[in-house]
Amino acid sequence: MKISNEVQYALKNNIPVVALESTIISHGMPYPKNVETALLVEKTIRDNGAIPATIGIIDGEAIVGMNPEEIEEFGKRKGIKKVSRRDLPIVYAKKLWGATTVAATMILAAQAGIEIFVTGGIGGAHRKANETFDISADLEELGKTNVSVVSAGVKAILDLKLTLEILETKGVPVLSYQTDEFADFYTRHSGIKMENVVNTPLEVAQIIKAKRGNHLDGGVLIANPIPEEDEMDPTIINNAIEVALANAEKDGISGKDITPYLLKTIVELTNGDSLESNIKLVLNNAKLGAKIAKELTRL
Ligand code: PSU
Ligand code: MN
Repeated sequence: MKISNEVQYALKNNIPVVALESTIISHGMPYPKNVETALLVEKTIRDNGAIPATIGIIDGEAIVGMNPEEIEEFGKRKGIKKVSRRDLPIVYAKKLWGATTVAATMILAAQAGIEIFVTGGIGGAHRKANETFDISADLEELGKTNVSVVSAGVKAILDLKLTLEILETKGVPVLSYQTDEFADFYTRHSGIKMENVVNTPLEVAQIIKAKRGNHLDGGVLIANPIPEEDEMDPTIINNAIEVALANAEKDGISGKDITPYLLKTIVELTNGDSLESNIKLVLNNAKLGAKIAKELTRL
């Protein structure tokens, strides 16, 4: 893999580094907002004292720490594959471009030696997963790979309770940041009460360190709710989700295409409001992720 000089230097010198994914750029948001957001997320991480490492695959080579031109290319190039764990060997062998999901980004971050990763919202169990078996590989990865993920809870398009059950089974600690209610991406209120509330980046870092130090492989999920001022109206977003889910069924969308399809449809149905919320919550996660990474380097 190719690790940028800046990221290599930071890792060698105990300077905090935060990993970032590229599926959110290539398949999660429309151009040019996707690129603007990715660059702003990097800036936010820098402003909060850490070095960003955006991760993806170019011509079969894993890149840890993309430059702005590469980020721009991931934002606008057509036909970049969405790459999860199962897709990695194919993209490597065929020398393709790959936008890495949470699962694949965790793998590459771990290989590079990065412990903290910021995204918008991890994948999880889709609604009706009991029939479709559509459960994101992100959950499996959190169960075994030593990278912790800051996420605005779980995307509301999913089955949140089922997702939390699976995370429990996989042994993934879920820490709810400064609230006892699980965040559901576009709003702060899923109605699901959480057992483990954390209030500071230091607390999170201490738990990550305790996990690592006691040989408990796998990541920690930090559920960081969207700021109040950026939340969506619950009625509007829930209606949009219902319509998007119905459209997906009508259009026969399934498998890896479902998450990008739903996100895109919801943006259209809310006239772009859901995209604005999505951007705000990622930036909010970037701030927290950088602070956690900073605390970790001090422990
Ligand atoms: N968070 C966002 N937008 C996204 C994603 C996360 O705000 O597009 C992506 C992540 O890459 C995550 C993926 O891993 O959605 C989940 O896809 P799936 O459900 O197919 O596992
Ligand atoms: Mn899936």
